[in-house]
Amino acid sequence: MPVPTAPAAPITTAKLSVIEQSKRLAAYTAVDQHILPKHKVIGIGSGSTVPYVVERIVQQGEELNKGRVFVPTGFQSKELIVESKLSLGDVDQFPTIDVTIDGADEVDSELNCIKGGGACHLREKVLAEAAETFVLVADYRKNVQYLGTNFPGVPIEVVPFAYAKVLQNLHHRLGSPNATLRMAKAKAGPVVSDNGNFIIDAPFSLEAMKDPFTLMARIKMLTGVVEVGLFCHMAQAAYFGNQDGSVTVKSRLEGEVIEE
Ligand code: ABF
Repeated sequence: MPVPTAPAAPITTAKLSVIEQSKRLAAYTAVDQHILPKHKVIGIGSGSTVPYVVERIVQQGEELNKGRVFVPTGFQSKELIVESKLSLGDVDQFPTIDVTIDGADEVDSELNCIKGGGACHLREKVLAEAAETFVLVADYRKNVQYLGTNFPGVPIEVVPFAYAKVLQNLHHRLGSPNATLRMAKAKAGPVVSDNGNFIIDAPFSLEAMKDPFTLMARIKMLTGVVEVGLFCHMAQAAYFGNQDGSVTVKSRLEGEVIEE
């Protein structure tokens, strides 16, 4: 993988913090490597790194972008697409997506990741699965050996009717006694996803997080669970902006994940 060059001057001129610069660097590098002229249907994820993805795509020019549709993973990314004057698509119309680029809460050495800090992981997983290529972009804090290192809880979308039962089963069956219902910041009540469901954040032992696929399957089997914020064996690459202005790339080649 060629070492990416530093990004051209961005549209935003505000002095960015080191973390924001690293998000932008990851996003710009991923777009330069993976959003090619031949790509016409592009999935746009959620979170605070993805705006830089859209910023870099806009920089590719109107000529190229007018022939593309952009499929959102939720309300935030839909607004981002519309505000950027890009064509909005729907996963119903475009069930197969060329490339989806999305953020992540943590990414491990096998490109498994925790997603759902923004309560959008159900639609994010639909677009990740629909994509020929699924790429993650994040700042250096998200690049870990094992999941659960910095991000304590696994986000779980549950139907409101069953949330108390799911909390109980997470405790007694899956060993997560500190799972909690995610409350809105103003304590006005539970966070409600774009799909009208609640979110539970469930911390698990580092041991359990070392096998995220098994953990994801066990959580998903609990009645009332809609989707789990563990994305396993889905991403083909992850880009991390570093504090020193470099980019770390994890990519899957013939089943092996290499980090450069
Ligand atoms: C989204 O990106 C969510 O899954 C996740 O919570 C969020 C975190 O990324 P960022 O650090 O860019 O806000 O896809």
